[in-house]
Amino acid sequence: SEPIRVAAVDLGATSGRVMACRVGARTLHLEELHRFDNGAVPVHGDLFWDALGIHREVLVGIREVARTGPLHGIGIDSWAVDYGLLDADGRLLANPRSHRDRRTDGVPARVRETVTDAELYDVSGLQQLPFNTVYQLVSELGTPALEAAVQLLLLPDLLTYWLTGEAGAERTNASTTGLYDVRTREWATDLAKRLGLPWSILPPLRDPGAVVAPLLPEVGEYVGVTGVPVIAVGSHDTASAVVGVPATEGSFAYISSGTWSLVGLELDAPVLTEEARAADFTNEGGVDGTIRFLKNVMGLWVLSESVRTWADKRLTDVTLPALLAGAEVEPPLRTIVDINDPRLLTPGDMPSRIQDLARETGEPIPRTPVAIARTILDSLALAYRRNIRLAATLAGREVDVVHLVGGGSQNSLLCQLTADALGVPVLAGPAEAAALGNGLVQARALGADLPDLAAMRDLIRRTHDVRRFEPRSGLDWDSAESRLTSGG
Ligand code: LFR
Repeated sequence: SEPIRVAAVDLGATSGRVMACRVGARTLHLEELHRFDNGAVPVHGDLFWDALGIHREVLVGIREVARTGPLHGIGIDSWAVDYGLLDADGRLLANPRSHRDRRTDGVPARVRETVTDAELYDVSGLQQLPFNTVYQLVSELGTPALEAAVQLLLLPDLLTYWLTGEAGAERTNASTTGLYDVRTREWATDLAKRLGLPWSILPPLRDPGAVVAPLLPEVGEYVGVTGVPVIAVGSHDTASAVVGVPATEGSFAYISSGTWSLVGLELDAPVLTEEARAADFTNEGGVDGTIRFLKNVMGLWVLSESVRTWADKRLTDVTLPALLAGAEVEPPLRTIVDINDPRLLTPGDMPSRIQDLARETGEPIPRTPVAIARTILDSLALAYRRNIRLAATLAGREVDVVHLVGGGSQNSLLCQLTADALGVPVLAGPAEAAALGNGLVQARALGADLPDLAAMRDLIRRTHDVRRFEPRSGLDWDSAESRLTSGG
């Protein structure tokens, strides 16, 4: 049969990509046809997304996919949590905020006065991240925008709405809001009511794989094709990335390594124990009813913000390849910091913050960009180790291989350090796991013979290179870990 060719739109916090994904019985091919920079826009200390600008880039990308071959479907995934509010006419009321905005400072503590953390966890199963949608919404209570809001659309759903006119909430991303019941797989309207939130703005839920609607005629005219169906994929980028993990069987862990690092396991059912809550593990919804039991680890954001800081200071020789080459030959495990310290969440001077963290815990202070880069990578690998081991214990599972996907899989030093830290092999790649997961879920909705995740992963394995990193011994990760837990 003819291969299926779809547009997989994968939006990250620092760049957006529109790929043509071609899926045949034994072939799977990805071609990047449009890439654009993305980033939150600071205005008077607030952080916004340029949603309309992103929409325009999505249109440009779709037009490019349509211009270069057949186009059978379109699917959008992006980072989670952030949303736009629509008025009664379906117009966007304000620019969506970034989850790194300061407006949720102090909000979790306020929420705790009404609903305890344990109650929240029992319903949503989510890690306590200050930017979860529920906290963002509480921070907006009483504002004109929230008062006027008739509908809330998460970012990929908002872009899907602009393409089709159909409003809805795709389940994998809805599961990151804090207002979604991980057991019943419906909105937690009681929780919303207790917090005084307008629960009626939560749109109807839809499953990944559902056909949403064809492109609106005027959109079709702009991109040069008519009637193309837009398909709900795992619209949370991490959900699509986990689909794209080329695993063979059950005893694997994954790290989806991009701006964030999402570190964990794929499970059949949520783990909502007191131990899981205390360890602050999340239970997000995956494609085909799976659970993504994972931890948000601060990720390569800390490194990319550092590079940005050095570029601003005109230390122009500090490119990423040079830093990584230098970091490779730096003394290992010299300085370890808690890479998940909340102070690393907001944009700013990361190198100074890393030095402050080292100072506080009595670690040697890294002085050069290369030493700081090494500190970040060692600390990341240590966080991967801790959290994969924790996830395995909490879920009662063994882990004998770690799949590292996303942009970070191209960072050989990070992959090697992760294998060393965990003492198990790391299988690295594909870098574009999210776009592959997006494209495969669309292809199945359009009739491809991909009955389950195993079939999708099998196709990725047969068509994409995966690099294997064997663990090396010799470094003392145990004492590095105890330095981290005893310090500060
Ligand atoms: C990764 C990601 C994470 C989510 C964070 C904020 O891109 O989607 O899974 O926690 O961004 O939305």
